[in-house]
Amino acid sequence: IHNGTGNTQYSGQVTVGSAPSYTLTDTGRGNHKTYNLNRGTSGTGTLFSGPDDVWGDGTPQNLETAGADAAYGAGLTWDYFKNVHGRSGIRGDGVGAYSRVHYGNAYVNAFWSDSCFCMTYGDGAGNAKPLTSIDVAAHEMTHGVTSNTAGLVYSGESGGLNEATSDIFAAAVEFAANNPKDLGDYLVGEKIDIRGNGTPLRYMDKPSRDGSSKDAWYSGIGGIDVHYSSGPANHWFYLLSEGSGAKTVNGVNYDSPTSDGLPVTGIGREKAAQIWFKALTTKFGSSTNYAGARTGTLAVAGELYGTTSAEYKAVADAWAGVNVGT
Ligand code: ASN
Ligand code: ZN
Repeated sequence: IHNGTGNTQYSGQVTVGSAPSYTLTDTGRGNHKTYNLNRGTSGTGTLFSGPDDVWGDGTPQNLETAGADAAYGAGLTWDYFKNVHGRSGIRGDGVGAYSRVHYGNAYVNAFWSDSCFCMTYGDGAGNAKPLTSIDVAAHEMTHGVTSNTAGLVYSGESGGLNEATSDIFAAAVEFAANNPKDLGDYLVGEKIDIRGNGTPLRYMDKPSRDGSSKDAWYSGIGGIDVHYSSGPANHWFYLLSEGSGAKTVNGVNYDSPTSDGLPVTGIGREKAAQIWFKALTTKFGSSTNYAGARTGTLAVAGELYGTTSAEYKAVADAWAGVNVGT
């Protein structure tokens, strides 16, 4: 296994997998490759390659930089699912996906595609920066994991749970990476300034801070955009991890209310992520809704910790805090 140096835009100087003489190919992680679309919108463009194993210079003007960020994010996400959840790759078969950067012209999005089994990143436009931060990469790669496990349909309540799964593991990967330039947080896309006003794309402690996401379940939430109906599950994950009320984590201030006004005592994000992953992979199916997510996560908490445990109670309390359940 050969490693190179990535000079990223968002995460400083990092190690990225690099195959000898020299391509951006991560031989230690299923041969995950990173390609330069160079503004194209189809195919793979060209595999990043060069005279040495140093990728990018930290500026977006250097076309390798986005490649370094994307490769780093994919590597961190691979490591997280393997080391924390024992899943080797998106399908659990040890086979890497691939990443494509510099998609299109002024494209302000990133996406996972089941058909190419790949992730794609735009360069942003105006104030919106390249969409290659750790959390965005982890969000997109997690769509691949969801697609190959529960298969949550990308509309209605299952679509909101699909989106929340990507936000939950985006936060988990960012925390686990512990990169000093991009410490973990319960915000999504805080580095890319997608709105141009310095605010993140989403907030997990109180999703309605973005102006559109919902803090709590209501009948009819299945009719809104999946990036907003994810709110109650993101909020559940925050409450279960950190508990309700005000808290500062890695220098970021949060203040998480509950819809029932009752307190939730957090159990830590590692246990919360373990519960969500096990529910995703053993309880959820393509049409799981919020009620089913509650039932599934409670069943998992019972299996892992027992039905009289603090963990089980916290799962129930956190769902009650987002208006799911009795
Ligand atoms: N970036 C978006 C997402 O991953 C793309 C989409 O709407 N599916 O959610
Ligand atoms: Zn998504």
